[in-house]
Amino acid sequence: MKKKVALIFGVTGQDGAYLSKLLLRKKYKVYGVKRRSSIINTLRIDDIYKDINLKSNFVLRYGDLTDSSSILNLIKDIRPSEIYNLAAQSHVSVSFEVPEYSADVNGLGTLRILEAIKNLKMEKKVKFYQAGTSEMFGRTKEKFQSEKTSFYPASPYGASKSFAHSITINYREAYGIFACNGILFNHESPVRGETFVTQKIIQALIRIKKGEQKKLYLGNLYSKRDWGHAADYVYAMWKMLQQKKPDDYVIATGKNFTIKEFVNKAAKKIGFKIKWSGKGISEKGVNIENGKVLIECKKRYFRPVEVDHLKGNARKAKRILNWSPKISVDDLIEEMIDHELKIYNDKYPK
Ligand code: NAP
Ligand code: G4F
Repeated sequence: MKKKVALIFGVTGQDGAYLSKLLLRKKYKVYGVKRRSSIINTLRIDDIYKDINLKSNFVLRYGDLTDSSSILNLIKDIRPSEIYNLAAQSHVSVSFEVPEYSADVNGLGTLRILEAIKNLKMEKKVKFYQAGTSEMFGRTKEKFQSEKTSFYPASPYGASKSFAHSITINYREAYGIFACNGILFNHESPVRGETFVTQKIIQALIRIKKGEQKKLYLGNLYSKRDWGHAADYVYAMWKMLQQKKPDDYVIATGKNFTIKEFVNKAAKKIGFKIKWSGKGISEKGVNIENGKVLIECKKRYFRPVEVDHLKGNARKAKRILNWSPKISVDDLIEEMIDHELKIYNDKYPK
């Protein structure tokens, strides 16, 4: 059988790292697209080179979603059987600071890949995955969000991803491209970026426990997120491209928690007992053992408008892809904490 060849835009990100390893284990040849950066940006995938069975099928190439020529040349040269578009300016809060750039990368970047597939006449030769997000539901009032829920994006990030979602459907219907949208709810892992709230909470609480940091500053403690594990979610991406027909799928756990509940869960596992007091920006979390303030709120971590409530209904993925999440939020937190403690202990051996 012909070897499957995957091209991953966004290979250096959290999902790019998990997906590369999944596809390499499935014996794909994997080409990953990285951006030129002034400091090494391949930390999440460097371990691939330590595994003799994986590294021979893994190739990194330079490219950028803002550069049509690089996208076209890569697809023309590699002629992949599957393309995964995971590249994005993926931080919601930052998208308010760099709205035009976020729209360019996340929205037009997706269009550029689809145009390259069309112009190279590869419509029937390549399958395409687009990394959509629950942020497209934004300020929806629906209790559970499914593929049928209307989009109401609440950030330049959410709006740019909504465009990418629509244009993916448009190219599927207009040109017959096998193109799928994953509508993925928040998913985390030990290699989650440090400025997303889960990783920020875990890293800060461990540093505080070790006496390296005094306080953790957060924004809105009451938004609710449906958190899964990246390993489960990249498996769903792959499953979407193995179906007979292209379609769009919500990927979620169906459970959600507030940021405050996440803090409490992580704090308990790290060994803190927290007492909360105050309201709004004045709310504080105090370490019961010594009376010291552990957590405070800061205005700059609040967003101009918030997505209050995300909870996904992934029944379609269960029915058609036979997909369901395997890792609970508690196991996820435990894994993130263990990973962080290992880094700390390796840095400061006893
Ligand atoms: P991430 O860790 O932020 O990774 C984003 C990737 O995109 C990185 O490899 C980054 O490169 C790359 N990138 C950024 N701008 C680029 C550009 N102009 N050209 C080419 N590459 C560029 O994100 P993630 O958590 O893995 O998420 C993967 C995708 O799923 C993203 O599209 C995200 O929006 C979407 N998504 C994520 C979640 C989630 O909860 N994680 C949920 C739903 C959807 P550098 O490493 O050089 O920065
Ligand atoms: O961890 P977050 O930054 O993730 P957010 O905004 O939900 O976006 C992530 O998930 C999306 C899927 O729904 C992805 F599409 C997107 O790419 C990204 O991966 O924030 C989660 C919540 C927000 O309500 C935010 O206001 O945590 C709240 N929060 C409170 N304090 C904070 C903080 N978020 C961050 N990043 N930093 C804080 O200090």
